[in-house]
Amino acid sequence: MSTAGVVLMAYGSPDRIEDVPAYYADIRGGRPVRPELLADLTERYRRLGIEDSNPLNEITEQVRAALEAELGLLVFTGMKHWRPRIADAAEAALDAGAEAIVGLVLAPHYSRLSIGGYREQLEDAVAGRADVVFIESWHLEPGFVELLADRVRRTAAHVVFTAHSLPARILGEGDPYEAQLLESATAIAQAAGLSDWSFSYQSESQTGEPWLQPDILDHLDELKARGVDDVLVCPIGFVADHLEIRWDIDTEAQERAAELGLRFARIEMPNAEPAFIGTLATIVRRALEVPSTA
Ligand code: FEC
Repeated sequence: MSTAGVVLMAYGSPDRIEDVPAYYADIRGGRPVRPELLADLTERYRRLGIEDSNPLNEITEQVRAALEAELGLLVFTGMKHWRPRIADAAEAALDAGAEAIVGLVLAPHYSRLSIGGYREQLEDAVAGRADVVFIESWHLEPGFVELLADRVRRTAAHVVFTAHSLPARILGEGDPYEAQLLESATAIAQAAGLSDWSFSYQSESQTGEPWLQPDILDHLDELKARGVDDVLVCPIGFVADHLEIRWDIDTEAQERAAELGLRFARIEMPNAEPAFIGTLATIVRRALEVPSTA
């Protein structure tokens, strides 16, 4: 049997406030950054308190260490937009003698615009020097569905499942992202026995083109108009506490709900809890049983 390693990938987050311009430039991929948007982003990170600690990078390290212990395989972290880069993680896996590298992204739903980018970075870095077994999506993984169903079961509130929006042009490109999101939401709602739920997007960027709708802020208005007065947000496109959760949901959406007089809460994110680590380990073990895609 060949030696295996895991490259565990996450979006990445600046370690310090001074890193925000370089981080944002990386996200923009060479396209210009508007100064007012950079100032706004810097302020969001400041209010999140990243001078003291950065939630996403810390949680990703906790997940890495726990997954490594659970699997008994070396696990290396690679960030899409920050350090350590996906290429650094691939190099470390190769240096450790990995002949097969499992690529697992800490985001369950496939889009060419999101997971496709992780895959490209990993495959370019490995460049044929090991077999790459890339996991494209795990949005219906039973452990994931059950973990989130547990969070929303027995709630009296209207449950709003959310995920990061993307430019709406992906719908015309046959991208599976939206369909996979609705499959996850439906599976979780069914497992939890929910009848009162809906789905909305969050975290749209200002890139000058239309993004997938509805956005959660408009959706809260609609729910209020429909007579809903109690909302529980269940993010399904993210698995950790980070800017898009702590700012877009806990701050912006929470403020809109307060203005509307809605009761508002969100589920605890999976972060590094043991049941979630067990689910990730199941996904990796299964991937190692199938022939490589490289
Ligand atoms: O905590 C942190 O510091 C990082 C939180 C973070 C996560 C995340 C996940 C996703 N994004 C996705 C798509 C896009 C697209 C653009 C875009 C822009 C940003 C910006 C920040 C940011 N994203 Fe993000 N994303 C996170 C953070 N994202 C900061 C830049 C400022 C802003 O627009 O608010 C637009 C790029 C462009 O300008 O062209 C597209 C998707 C995910 C979920 C999948 C994944 O985790 O990879 C999809 C976490």
